[in-house]
Amino acid sequence: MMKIGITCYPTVGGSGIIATELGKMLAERGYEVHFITSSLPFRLDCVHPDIYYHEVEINHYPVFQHPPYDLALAAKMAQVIDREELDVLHVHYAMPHAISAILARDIADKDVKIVTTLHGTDITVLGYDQTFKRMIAYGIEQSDAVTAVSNQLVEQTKEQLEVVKDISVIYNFINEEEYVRKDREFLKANYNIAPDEKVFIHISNFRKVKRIEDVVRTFAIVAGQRKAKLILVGDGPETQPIFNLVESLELTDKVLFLGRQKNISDLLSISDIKLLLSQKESFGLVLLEAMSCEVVPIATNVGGIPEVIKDGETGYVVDLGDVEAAAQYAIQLIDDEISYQSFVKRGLERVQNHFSSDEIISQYIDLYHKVIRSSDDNDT
Ligand code: GMT
Repeated sequence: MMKIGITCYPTVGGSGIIATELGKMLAERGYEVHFITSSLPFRLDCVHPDIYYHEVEINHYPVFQHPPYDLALAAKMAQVIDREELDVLHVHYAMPHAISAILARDIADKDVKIVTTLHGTDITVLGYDQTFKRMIAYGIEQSDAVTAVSNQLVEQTKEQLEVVKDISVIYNFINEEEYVRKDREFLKANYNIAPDEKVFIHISNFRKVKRIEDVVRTFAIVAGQRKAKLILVGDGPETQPIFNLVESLELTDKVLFLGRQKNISDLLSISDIKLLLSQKESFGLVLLEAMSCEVVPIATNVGGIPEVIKDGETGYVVDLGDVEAAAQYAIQLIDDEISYQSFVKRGLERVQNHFSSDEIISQYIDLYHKVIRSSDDNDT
């Protein structure tokens, strides 16, 4: 059976979640999976005989002013490629993973195919950095296959990095067993949310790009007219400024700062409307998680979001910064329960029909076979 190496950022974040769930589902299908990461991926919470974990060890030799993580990663990748006889090394997030993988491929004795998945800010932020631009383009061109999580990300990559490489779209997916609406009504009481209060939720890493200020301002408009609470999940540099904004808008008793949480599906299970009003978002994995847990999303018309939400059918898409429109859509949803339920139903169908894990995993497996086949063809 094919042996696949996976490298990703092991901490909280959509790309790490996708990479880890992919590895788990590949192992369930009988593939041997080797995670090569700086620490145990936080979603790697299972024991499976076909899942292995190889930690990248950093050498703190005193001469190094900055320990060279990217080279340590390449060295570990090369070691695992040879020792475990990997067929494919699938890296998530171009910087530095694709570059390290290419170096590892050169170092290793065994032939291995590199598959790179672009997730978003590796292109939409780092791709604009003149120092990194050529290196990311090199990582893309030198990979054996490249995928991106939305059509929009493919277009932006080609335009921004001027690469000619064929980049295929493989959408994100969720673990459907986990992201399902559960009966968690007791949690509402625990969080002091009244049964007739509507629950808004925002989940992110609290960086500026997420525009959480717009989330709070949208909620402020709604809360002035309807009974509602806002749950903020996550942590990051924007936490304190958002805390100050909530105080200045006198919303302290209506906004709950939960910090980082593990059981996201439990929190989604007590929520009604999900707000994601980011400035950039190549996909917006949290939107899939929301729809799968029967929460209706309202999000901005940026990046890959319109490929995830069918505007006016499974949620609403608003212009960046248009908090008035977001609030009006939220109020419409609150006021019309029958319409709200049809959004929920269509959202569930959309997740099943377009983003089913079964289908997406098959697409990745087909790609692995294709890159391996292409080298066999070249040999003959
Ligand atoms: O850069 C980030 O925001 C983190 C990054 C990640 O590593 O999780 O998120 C990106 O990848 C996710 C998984 O493919 C996408 O769902 C997010 O939309 C994307 N973030 C941005 O484009 C800002």
